[in-house]
Amino acid sequence: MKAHFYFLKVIAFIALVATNCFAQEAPATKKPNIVFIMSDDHAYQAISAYGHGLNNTPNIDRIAKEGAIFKKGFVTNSICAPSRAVMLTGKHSHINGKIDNVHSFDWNQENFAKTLQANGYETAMIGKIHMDGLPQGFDYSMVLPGQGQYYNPDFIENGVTKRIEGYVTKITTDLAIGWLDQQRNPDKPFLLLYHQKAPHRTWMPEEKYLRLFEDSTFAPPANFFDDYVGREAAAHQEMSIDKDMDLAYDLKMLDKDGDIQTKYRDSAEAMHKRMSPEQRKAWDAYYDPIIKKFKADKLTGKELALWKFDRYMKDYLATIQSVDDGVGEMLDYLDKNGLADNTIVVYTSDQGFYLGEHGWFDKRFMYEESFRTPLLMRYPKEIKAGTVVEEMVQNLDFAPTFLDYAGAPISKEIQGESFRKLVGGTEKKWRDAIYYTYYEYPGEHKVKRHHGVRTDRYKLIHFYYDIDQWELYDLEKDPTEMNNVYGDSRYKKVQQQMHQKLKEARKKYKDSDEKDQQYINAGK
Ligand code: SGN
Ligand code: CA
Repeated sequence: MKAHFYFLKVIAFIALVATNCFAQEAPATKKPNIVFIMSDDHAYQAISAYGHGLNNTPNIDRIAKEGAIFKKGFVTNSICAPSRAVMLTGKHSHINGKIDNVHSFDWNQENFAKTLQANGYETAMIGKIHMDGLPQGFDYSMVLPGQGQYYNPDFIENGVTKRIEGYVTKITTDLAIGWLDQQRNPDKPFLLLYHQKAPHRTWMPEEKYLRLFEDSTFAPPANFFDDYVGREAAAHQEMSIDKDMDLAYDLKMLDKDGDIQTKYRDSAEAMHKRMSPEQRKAWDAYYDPIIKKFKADKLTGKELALWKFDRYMKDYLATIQSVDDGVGEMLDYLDKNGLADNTIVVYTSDQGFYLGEHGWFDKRFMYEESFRTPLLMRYPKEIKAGTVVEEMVQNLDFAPTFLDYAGAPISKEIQGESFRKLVGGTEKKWRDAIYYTYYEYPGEHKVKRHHGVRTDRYKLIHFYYDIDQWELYDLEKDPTEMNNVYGDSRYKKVQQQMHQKLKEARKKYKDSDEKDQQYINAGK
């Protein structure tokens, strides 16, 4: 009798182990889940896996270590809402219609979340989306209105606005993991868009990270004091750390006496008021002594510019630490719940960002730092740990790539290409040129309208509208794009070839001077 009972116990134990194994190890045919992590304005220079040595992002780096790092990830239009529209639709801005942050996005058009939904996926979008209207294609949406707030943000849950106390990056992570843990249907594969606001302007760190870079001093890149010779459009922007950063708003010099009166002081005050008394106390305890020293030091000229750069970097990088923490929490959650193996994890940003290159903050230009964007990806079933991808992929490629992994149909109208085989190591043939467009001019930061084409070695850019300027760069000889060789006789042949590439790209992607003019007219 006793032996029989023991036997039953053993059987029960084996059954339990087997069930657990099945719960954890999905069969090979099971559709993969997708966790698509996107942050806002996260420069690849500020991810330690890219090797720039500015900060440590161990959790984001883990995705590269266990999967792939893309050395040449690019966007097609380096600004927030247009980038997201390209990511969702797999179509360039002039086709999906969301050319800038001002025009509205038509949610009625097809997007890859809708296609996944129709193919058995449960879908959620959590965090920053920066587009008006109820997101379509999502069973659940919990998004920030517009740019969102760092402290005590409002969120719109399936169309209904509510305020949540706390720090936005942490809240977004909690909501994303909360949806995975408690809300989703465990019988369906899922798509989770987990999209952070940070490290977007005005770079407000979480209380616990205010002092993270207290003991560091950041030296700017070599071309910080750029004179823009030969680059007229670059000379006319308003995104200079020295000239355009606001002392009270961007650099937090919101003094109690009100001596520091700046253009955006009111906005700085509003952000400060939004904090709870405890949050404000931690904030002031950190910044007040810095403000005091700043007023006493009375810096001018280059010294002041370098001080601004250092302050900018301290705050910007501190906001990234909370993003990295969130990635760590997400990866841990997937591990603990047996989901890591069957889940594609992507980390990217809506575009790159200037960390002092050419003297700038912000993005928009087709120059490398904003044209490029970080891209790391893990999917143990198909991607070998430690993969490095050198080919040029774009945010245009996300939609077809995810649809490909999910075995869902890829509409012929999608302009991007699936990079599943490329990252999986079975595809050797890839595109040799990528196309770029930028439209938000006249507008904030005054970056002129332009478009261009990039190959592995060269880049051709045309600035138009109230200017007619061509730029050509030899990225091998001039990786920081200081020397415009357009018109240089030594590059005559290259210039001709690049013009041809641009013509081909515009044809391929159905762009034209008429389209440009149509969008100029729409802005009038
Ligand atoms: C805001 C920022 C700009 C930034 C745009 C676009 N100003 O308008 O500095 O370029 O967003 O950024 S702020 O005073 O509101 O911070 S994007 O990432 O959303 O495209
Ligand atoms: Ca952005």
